Amino acid sequence: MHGWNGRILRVDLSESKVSIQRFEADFALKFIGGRGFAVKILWDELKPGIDPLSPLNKLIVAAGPLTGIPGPSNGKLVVAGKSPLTSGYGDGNLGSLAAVHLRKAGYDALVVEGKADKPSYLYVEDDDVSILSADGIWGETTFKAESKLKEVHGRNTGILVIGPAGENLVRYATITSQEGRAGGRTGMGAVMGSKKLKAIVFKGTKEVPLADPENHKKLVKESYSDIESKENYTFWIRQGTMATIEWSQENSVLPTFNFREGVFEFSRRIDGYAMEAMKIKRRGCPNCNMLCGNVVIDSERRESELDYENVAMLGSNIGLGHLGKVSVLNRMADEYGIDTISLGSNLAFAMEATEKGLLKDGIEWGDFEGAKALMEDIVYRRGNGEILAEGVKRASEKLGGGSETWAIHVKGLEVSAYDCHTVPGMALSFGTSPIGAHHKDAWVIAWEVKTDRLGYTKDKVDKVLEFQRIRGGMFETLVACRLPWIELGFELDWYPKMLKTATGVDITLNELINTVADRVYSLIRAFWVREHGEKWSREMDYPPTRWFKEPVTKGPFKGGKLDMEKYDKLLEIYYNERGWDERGIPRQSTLNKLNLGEVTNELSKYVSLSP
Ligand code: PTT
Ligand code: SF4
Repeated sequence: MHGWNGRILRVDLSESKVSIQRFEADFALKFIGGRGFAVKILWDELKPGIDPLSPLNKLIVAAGPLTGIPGPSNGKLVVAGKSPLTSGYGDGNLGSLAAVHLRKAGYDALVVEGKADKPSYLYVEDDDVSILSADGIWGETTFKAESKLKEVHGRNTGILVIGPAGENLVRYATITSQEGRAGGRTGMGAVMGSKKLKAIVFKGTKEVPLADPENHKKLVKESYSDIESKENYTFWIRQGTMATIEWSQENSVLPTFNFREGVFEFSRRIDGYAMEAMKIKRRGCPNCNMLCGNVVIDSERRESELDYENVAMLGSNIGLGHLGKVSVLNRMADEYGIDTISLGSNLAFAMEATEKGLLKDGIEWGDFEGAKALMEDIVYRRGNGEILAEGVKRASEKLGGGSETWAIHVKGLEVSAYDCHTVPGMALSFGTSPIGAHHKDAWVIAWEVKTDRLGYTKDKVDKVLEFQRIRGGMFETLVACRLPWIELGFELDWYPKMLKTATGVDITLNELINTVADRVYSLIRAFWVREHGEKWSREMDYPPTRWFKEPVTKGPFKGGKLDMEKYDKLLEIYYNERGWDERGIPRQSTLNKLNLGEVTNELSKYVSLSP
């Protein structure tokens, strides 16, 4: 096989056992890699109903056939498992040298199962795999732990690490790398922590075998030049995703005061231009020539790497209009290894609960020192932090008082930074995202605000599906960064071409974004449904209640909110197009058409399937 190593590394921490599983071309072609491999393994190997924080869960680190070989922006990895936040399928995507070294060590994926009897880390150098003691790094921040591991194993390594949030099983703890790359906002850091696994260090010295190295090299050279020739390249290099603050404000979708509003009075103080005034350098993922990590000096004179989501959720959403202070919160989140989106949502939830008299010893809107202290309480599970470490869904169940209306999540995962009172297509994207409310799969909002914005039209469903197929299907299986395409217009045709020179196999764009992507989506949906059995209902795909019940009170869309009946119609069209029934469950005929016949048999043990 070319392009794929054909090997999955397996580590059982309970048994201290390491093994290698080989796979053949049929598995590779059916699921491609990344999210495709992850969901297939989780579907086959996890019993429904297991506690995601128990040794029975599995942590998967999965690459794809483009990962880590020469090629633009492909130093990315998928981390996946059953999510402690949603109890459904969870994954995340992060850029790290670990992606390159995993592949160079001769593997396409790593599956970690069981639980170590004491804090440990994994060292993988080609075929030598050791489970080592984490004495001296357990309890440390992600930055310190990574730096200590580099002292031991050298700089030419790729390291995935958790911080105290993961160790303390905060349900939205992330996995971090390179002081600013963070992934697995569905709580993959907590899954790692539950296994007493502090870090995974990869060092690979081999080359991934390519089918046509000469033409691959040529193609890669051309593709890098193409990216640099794009019109928006220079501005991207300046602001990266931070340009979205200004855009969101202009379009009334900037999450403000716990998603009550879409505009923030002090947006100019936290936008891309404010960031440029503080920026000292750029960082980013391996193999990328459009590095988007904006490194600034924060109010405590430390470096902090900013992205749109982080700044919106820790800025406008908590009423904090000071970028230096927002940057401190962002850097602390990276050090502790906690997701900025869920953190921002939980802080805002606590601020609103305080305002409404539901939380004792609470916190006021925009209180920077209070936010720092509460973040630490969340990380170490102290006081109110103990409630908020569980995420807003569980916190609202505990606090009551109608707080479930303004607990902003879908399926338990806090919503990323787009207010959807007045963008129903984006609300559908959050509702139907395969991991809970995340924009990764279908960021339709930029298209939506330029069309019949307030309408509930079929073309919105079609756009969600198109984007889910490209973004959540193709990019998450290949695995490569989607930003060259979505931000600069790097054409999708490059990917099947690079796949051909890497693997020797002719897989068309159509196959990638239709057949493979739809297979992966239906399998992820089957995973969720199996967890819930007959209790599964279409309500799982509803966005937060606030967007239906409480209109925005500011900006050009004042008075705007979502309409439940019309949203339901969108959902109906969506299910039809996916070949799922009115409950949102894949039909037998759909599973069979997608070559998932074995899933039909298993799923029908838990829920009645429509023909
Ligand atoms: C992603 C989510 C995002 S999406 C952001 S900012 W974004 C937040 N980043 C966090 C962070 O930083 N620190 C932290 N402690 N928590 C954070 N939580 C949030 O996590 C990131 C980029 C970005 S920046 C985006 S959009 C793109 N995402 C991609 C994706 O999902 N798939 C893909 N094939 N390519 C992508 N390219 C872009 O990568 P999750 P990174 Mg991230 C510091 O992890 O769980 O997927 O959630 O990976 O290497 O940092 O790159 O405006
Ligand atoms: Fe990483 Fe940004 Fe480059 Fe994508 S564009 S590979 S997120 S640095």
